[in-house]
Amino acid sequence: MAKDMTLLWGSGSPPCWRVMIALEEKNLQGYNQKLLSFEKMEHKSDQVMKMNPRGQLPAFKHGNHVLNESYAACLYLESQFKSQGNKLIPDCPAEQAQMYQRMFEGLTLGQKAGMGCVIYYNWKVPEGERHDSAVKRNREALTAEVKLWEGYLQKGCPFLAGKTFSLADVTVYPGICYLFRFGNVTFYISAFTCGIISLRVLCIDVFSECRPGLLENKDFPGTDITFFYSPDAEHCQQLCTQHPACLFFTFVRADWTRDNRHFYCYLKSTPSGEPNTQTPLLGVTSGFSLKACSPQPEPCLSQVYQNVDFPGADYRALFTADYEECQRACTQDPGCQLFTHVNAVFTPEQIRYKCHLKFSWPVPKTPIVEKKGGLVSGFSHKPDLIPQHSNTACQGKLFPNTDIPGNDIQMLPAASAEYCQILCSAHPLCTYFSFDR
Ligand SMILES: N[C@@H](CCC(=O)N[C@@H](CS)C(=O)NCC(=O)O)C(=O)O
Repeated sequence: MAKDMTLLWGSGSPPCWRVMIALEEKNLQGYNQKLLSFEKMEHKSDQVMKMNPRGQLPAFKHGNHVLNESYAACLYLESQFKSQGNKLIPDCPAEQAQMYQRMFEGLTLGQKAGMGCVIYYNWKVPEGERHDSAVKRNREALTAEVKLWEGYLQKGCPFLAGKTFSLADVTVYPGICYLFRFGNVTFYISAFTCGIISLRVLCIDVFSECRPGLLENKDFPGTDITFFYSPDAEHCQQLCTQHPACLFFTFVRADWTRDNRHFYCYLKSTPSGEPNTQTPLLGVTSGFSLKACSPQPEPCLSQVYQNVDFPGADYRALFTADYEECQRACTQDPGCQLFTHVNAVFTPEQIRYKCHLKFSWPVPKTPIVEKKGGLVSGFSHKPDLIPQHSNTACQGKLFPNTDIPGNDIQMLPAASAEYCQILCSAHPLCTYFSFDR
């Protein structure tokens, strides 16, 4: 516990974020911290001025030692807590040299982006003193600077100095994220490839606020990544949260009247993280990914959806008195992940009270598998994605050049006989399989 440390910080400030990252990396949780408002001028309050006479944030103190410069605080924390948490200065002289080099070059990136040059130009330069030619020159300088960083990242993926996360990442990464935060400068970064592309979503997540609210009858048109079926807007929001690139969504509700696209959940993204436009539209609900929320709200799957069918994916049916009993049957059946219950008013009468247990693949499944020279594909090594028992020797016996004809439940693309066996093991009705190369 870091009870002898105090951090006064402001939201959206890369220097504050540097210190926060360094504290986390060094496992220094539990420090005293206070979020102050720049808008309310709290950075000029007595509390801050006593610690930092410049009236700037961060203001950081360890015991009686004051370190208000974010670079100084990061170097101090690494030096004082060398063997605690993650090592942030590499031992290898080549990596260490590159780390210091990139770390201090980061100051130039910050200078070209902010400091009255691009992001803050209108704010810092009085109206009468602004010139279009200066804006153009500053933008060009920032573009050139960003290109330089793109080159570094391509060489040293995924970290800024060498193979491991270091103080270069702690200090420069907040500045890069800051650029992303200003959607209007996105074109400077469009050249970025490599780790930075995934950083983009991360940066947007980190900088964006948690916006759990749903906007009824509001559309975020265009910028679709993909769409899924979903029973309601809350579920659609969970799909967006779990999709690595989704930042916001629009859900087409059951009361939508323009066409038949009911229960469509459109996952969306833009480089700035904000919808390009928001327009009123009856029958849809829009909202934002919950990636930025801490803790992330758990999906509420105990909810049932009245007058909604989940067609297909049935593997077993039984009769139950009500949907609660059907839901219990589904919960108790290891293969069941969803259900549909037919209630007492449904026609035709014969199928009333029928409880359909439904299956959804718990293992990763590809939409298509194709032969193509020069490509290698595979699955993530996350242990929970592929059931462990399927790797054991007792399951491993395959019978080459042997067909077991007929009795097919389903035909699925699979890259190998071993993977086909994993799919068969996951399916509640599958007891044997044939794999056709
Ligand atoms: N050199 C300082 C700069 C800190 C800084 O510029 N803080 C800004 C917020 S990002 C601030 O407090 N600005 C208010 C002001 O200068 O009045 C550091 O890197 O820690």
